Amino acid sequence: MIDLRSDTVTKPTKDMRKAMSEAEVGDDVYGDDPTINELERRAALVVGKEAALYVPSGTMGNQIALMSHTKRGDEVILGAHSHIKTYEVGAAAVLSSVNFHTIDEKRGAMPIEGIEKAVREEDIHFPDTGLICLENAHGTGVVLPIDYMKKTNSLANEKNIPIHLDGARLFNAATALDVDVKMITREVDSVMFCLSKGLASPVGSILAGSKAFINRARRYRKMLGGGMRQAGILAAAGLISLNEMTKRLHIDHDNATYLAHQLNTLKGFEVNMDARDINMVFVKSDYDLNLLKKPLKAKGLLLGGYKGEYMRMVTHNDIAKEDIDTLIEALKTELSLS
Ligand code: TLP
Repeated sequence: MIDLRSDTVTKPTKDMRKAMSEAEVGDDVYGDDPTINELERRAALVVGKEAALYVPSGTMGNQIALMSHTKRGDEVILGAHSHIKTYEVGAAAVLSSVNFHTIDEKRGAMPIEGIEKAVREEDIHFPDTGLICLENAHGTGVVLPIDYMKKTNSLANEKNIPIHLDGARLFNAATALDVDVKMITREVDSVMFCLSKGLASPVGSILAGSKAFINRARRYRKMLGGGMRQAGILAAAGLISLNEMTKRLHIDHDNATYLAHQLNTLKGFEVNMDARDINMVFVKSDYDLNLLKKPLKAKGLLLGGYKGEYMRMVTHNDIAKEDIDTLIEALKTELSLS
């Protein structure tokens, strides 16, 4: 199958499967799994934080971050279209009992003045502002520039509010910005990044921050049932994601650029070129692309859902340039385009 629905669909590589079959394991709840310990040590080093925690999913990593940073009733400032706000089943209300103060993003970034205005003054009527959440790369296919991260960080420091970064695609952001990830992560107190998605692990994300923060996070992970025992078998793939797969993301970005270009050559198709920083392409069409999903699936091509009027297509380790040609040919045939 040529699956463009998301980069979450990536399959573990041959090297991963080999490393997984040979992984040394132990009971991680006792701190005894050498492969997980190595992954957490290495992950902390790569993002320049004191400590890191291996968690089953990006959603759990984000939610544990919220639980660890905030107290009940706090207000969290975050983007109106952020994953934490939109796609995490309202978990923050259930698990952290926090309020959201959402701000509309412009190219993935909440305007700094908007954040400044949203920070609560001390008043008996108001909740405390407990946290600011950023998302980089942003799910709308764009990256937040380093200068923006710096400005937000200096505002947060001035107001004494921590920042959590949803970096599900942190390494895509670093690749697009052409910087070491630490340039991004040094501007935040905690970061979650996914080893699955573009980095091709079958499972797993990392939450990183200060030692004290990760100690709290480790307890919350246990509370949520995320203490995973001999999960070194999965962390072995995570080490390959971190050490090797991070270095090849430019290929996915180039393929997305090629895909965008090829789609734009088709009559009745228009790619949103303003949302073209990473491995995502958002395309709108005069044709109802939903109606194409079934016939294309029969040809081994999987297309995903819509973001507003745009359909999202995502390139990744299991998509080659030739697969894009196959898609374009299939679209031409189905729509009788020349
Ligand atoms: N995103 C998925 C869907 O949930 C929308 C996708 O296909 O893109 N933060 C961001 C920015 C994400 O895009 C995702 C997954 C997550 C967090 C959650 O990660 P998981 O799926 O591991 O819980």
